[in-house]
Amino acid sequence: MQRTKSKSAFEKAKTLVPGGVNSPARAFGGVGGTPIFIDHASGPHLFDIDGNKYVDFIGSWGPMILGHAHPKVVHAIQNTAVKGSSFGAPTEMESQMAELIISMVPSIEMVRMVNSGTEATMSALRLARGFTGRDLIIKFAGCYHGHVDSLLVQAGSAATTLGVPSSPGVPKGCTADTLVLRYNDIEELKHTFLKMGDKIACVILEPVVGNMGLIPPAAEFLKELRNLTRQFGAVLILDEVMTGFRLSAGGAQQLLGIEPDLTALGKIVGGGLPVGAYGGKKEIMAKVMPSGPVYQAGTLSGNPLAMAAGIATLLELKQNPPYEKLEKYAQRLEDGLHKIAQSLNIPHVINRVGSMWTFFFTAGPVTDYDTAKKSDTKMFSKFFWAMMDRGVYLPCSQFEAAFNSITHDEAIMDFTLNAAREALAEISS
Ligand code: HOZ
Repeated sequence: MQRTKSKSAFEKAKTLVPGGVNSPARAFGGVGGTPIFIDHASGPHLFDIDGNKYVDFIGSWGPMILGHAHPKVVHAIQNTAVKGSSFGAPTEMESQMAELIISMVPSIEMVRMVNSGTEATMSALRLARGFTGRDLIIKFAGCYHGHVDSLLVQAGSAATTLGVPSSPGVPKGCTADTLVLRYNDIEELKHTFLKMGDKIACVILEPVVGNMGLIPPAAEFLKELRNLTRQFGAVLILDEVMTGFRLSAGGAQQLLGIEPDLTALGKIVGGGLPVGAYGGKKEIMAKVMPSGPVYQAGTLSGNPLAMAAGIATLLELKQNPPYEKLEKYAQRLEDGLHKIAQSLNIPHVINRVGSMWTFFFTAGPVTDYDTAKKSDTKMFSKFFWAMMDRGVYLPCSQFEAAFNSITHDEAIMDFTLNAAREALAEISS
């Protein structure tokens, strides 16, 4: 497969943009080689500037649950753009978006729009601290909540891929109040709350982790987490930037039956445009300025184009829930991959919840950051490129989740399985 145009576009970009990319996760640091540059996309497919076609399992890292360039989303953006793209003044679309979110996500009674998932988690943290009057926060190793200073400790996603456990430029003081615990470890959680529960402002986590590869929570872990945060008056923040509107219409919280105090949203809520949101109990949200004292603001927050794309996406998910179909085809893919890997004696674990999944090159099980890091990343890189050569674009790191869209139907899954059969045979021989 020729990728000469992408290669030279990358060489040029590197002279203009740090590392040639506007976000490290897309630089192929975890698999070597150079990224492909995209020309356009449609449904489940990406087309690069060399004219190659790929089945896309990144979906812009989550937002594209309806597939690329869904007609309803495209029309919504076009119809809105002609009326002006930003006013710095309120619109009725912002209330329409808030109503939709509140109607879909069980725990959200009030919501504030922001411009990215990072902004959403950052603002939720500040609010939790302002609300409780406490400073300590708990996060879990391998969970990634965007590039918020105080959360960039043992973060997953590109921070793992590139072997950067933290980042220069984050002052020690910023992370001094961040406690990092092991995901799915109930005993450590209990011990920490018993020792310092009255100082803990909040716990933030991905209810189903996507940023160390896909890792589901143990049911008991979430239950205990909710009990302890209630008992000690700490705010429970679910980072549903990836899982929101994806694992069910009401996100992971609805699927798993856990009720957070605050939820951070992003990705799908913007339908492919840059959007985030945070919301939760009225009692807490009312503390946000201007109704309360906790400052948070944004020139482009609630931007009409982003609202249009997000509303069109959420309406489609609400009116035509695709979750059974997503499950059916994802199951088909999982079963097929498992059979192929087994027949080739390749040690592997496939973790999957709904339309999010990861194929780990380890005998497993993979339940936390340490067990995820046992994966054979060299094998993953070989697999990634063998799949690319067969027209399948997987997440470019062992420590990221793959995302299916509603356009990933039976034919697409079978195409992917045929590619995987050849790719896995090639790399294991
Ligand atoms: N959370 C996404 C990856 N895990 C974001 C992608 C990015 O960092 O560019």
